[in-house]
Amino acid sequence: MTASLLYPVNNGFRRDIKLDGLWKFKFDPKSEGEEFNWQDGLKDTLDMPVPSSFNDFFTKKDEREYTGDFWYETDFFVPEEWENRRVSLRFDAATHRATVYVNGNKIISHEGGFLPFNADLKQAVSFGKNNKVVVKINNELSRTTLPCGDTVTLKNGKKMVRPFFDFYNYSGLNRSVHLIALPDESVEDYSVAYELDGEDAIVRYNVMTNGIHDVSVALYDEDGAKVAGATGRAGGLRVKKAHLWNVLDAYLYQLRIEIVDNDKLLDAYHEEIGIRVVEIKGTEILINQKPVYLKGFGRHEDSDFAGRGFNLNAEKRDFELMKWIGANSFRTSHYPYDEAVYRMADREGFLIIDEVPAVGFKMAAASFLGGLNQSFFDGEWINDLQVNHLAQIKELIRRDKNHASVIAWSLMNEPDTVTDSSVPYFKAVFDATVGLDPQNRPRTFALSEDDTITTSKVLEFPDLYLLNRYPGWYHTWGYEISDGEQNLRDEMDQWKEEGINKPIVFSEFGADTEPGLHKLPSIMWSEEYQVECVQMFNRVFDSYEFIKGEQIWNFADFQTVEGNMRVNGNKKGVFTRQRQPKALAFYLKKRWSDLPLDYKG
Ligand code: BDP
Repeated sequence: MTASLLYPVNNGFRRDIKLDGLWKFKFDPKSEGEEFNWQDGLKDTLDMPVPSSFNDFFTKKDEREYTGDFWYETDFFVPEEWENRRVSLRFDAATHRATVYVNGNKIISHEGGFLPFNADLKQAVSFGKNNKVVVKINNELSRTTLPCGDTVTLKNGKKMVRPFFDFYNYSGLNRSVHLIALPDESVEDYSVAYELDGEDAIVRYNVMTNGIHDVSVALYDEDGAKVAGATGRAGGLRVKKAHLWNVLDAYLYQLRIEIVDNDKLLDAYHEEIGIRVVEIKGTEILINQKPVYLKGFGRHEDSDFAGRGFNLNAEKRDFELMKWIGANSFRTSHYPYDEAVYRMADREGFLIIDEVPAVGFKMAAASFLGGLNQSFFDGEWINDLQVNHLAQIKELIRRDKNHASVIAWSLMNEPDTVTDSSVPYFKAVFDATVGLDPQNRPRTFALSEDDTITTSKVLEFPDLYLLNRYPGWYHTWGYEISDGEQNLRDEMDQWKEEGINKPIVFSEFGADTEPGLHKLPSIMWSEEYQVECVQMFNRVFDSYEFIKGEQIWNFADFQTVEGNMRVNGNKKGVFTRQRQPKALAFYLKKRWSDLPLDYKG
């Protein structure tokens, strides 16, 4: 049995020791590591910080761009008193796939670079001694991986990725590694779902353990007072006059789950939960039965030096900036973020559209290879891709289902939706994910500019529409932007005429902007143009009742692949990569602070 993936904690029953720090590191360009027994221990290594992406530390391009296998190693001590515990290593993210060896023994392989997995150590570990973990990671992309891309070999023999997306393919142990000890009988997982009943709330809970003993659950308020309790693995807790979790006004109860053997406690897991309900009704997004208008961003996990390595300091700054500017939401474009992000959002009252790394499902994204007349979903890769896609949706929902901040699941970004073959793929994905979420949150995906009410064949599937639109930038740009506005209005008029009965959230719009570039009258790339472009979108948003949110692309400038459309990265940030404001930030702060939460409600 794989050990529990619950967020690791320390308490009287559980131990969580982070193995972050400098690990040994080594590239394996010939994929010969196993043949030469690297799993037993690495020689001639470099030091590499964990968590981090390895790429940007290096001064040589071959190393930054390295594609293929690479290895990490560290030692860890396992106390003798853990002999009867369930001991495991939890990798919060190894990008994009990993095989873990402990003391030379292969323990587990995991596919997908943005979700956690656990290596159960029971058989492999020595107690009261130092142990060695060696991890082989690979960062290649293919049409069956999430995200999608190709890996090519250059004439000089070096491998290179061609992502079907623009964010840099930052790789490595991007998040923390934990050494975990759980009691022999322990809580494996739990879920909560909510119903409102007048002033009261019912918390429906479900607890999974690996044993037979009784489970008791209790709920405590923020003052530490017990407000409800029950026994049994599943049931309901009535919370009288419940204090609901609200947008930017979070309230968290503590759920205490315990396993009891008569008078003896075997395990305890405490977690903060926010009581709130999410619904889509017609064109309304309702939180606690009240309409909300989303203001915020598509973001990336991306910062200087460590790339996509989780950076708590950058994250803290991002939350302060999001509060300052008057945002209330973001999409975890284009992959699940570190779990700390969701916990911060739970505490601050931010709303999250949680996305799987399903990016690049479109021939246009791979257009340099030709095949534009083919549907991405006709490719011979599609069955394998779907297996991976479904597995990652399941892992995402399993990981994030209890976060109050998560209000919707985004199952793809800008897939092909205009060809007939997209329909069975969407049907299969939406059918297979029905009922996975105990809270039944809305499921959606982001529609590219090709996908409109007239062209898209899969509009029946999402519960709300996310639109990525770029008039003013990728077409009808510069002086032509007035045509861009008119075309966008024409498109919105079409949705209206068709009697749209689901909300639209603009999940991407914006303009690349070089910070410090000023020009009057404006010119593309100037700070003035970025403001004008966003003002144009805002005029359109304000004209249609069914547009229920604006999440600008992007929160901050971020690193991309090299290309003739990018000057050291994507510069659509409202903030620079160093998290300082462009002129647009002050405009948005004014607009978002003035817009009520229930705007258009
Ligand atoms: C959209 C993608 C996003 C890109 C953006 C852009 O969803 O990942 O960064 O375009 O080009 O199509 O700025």
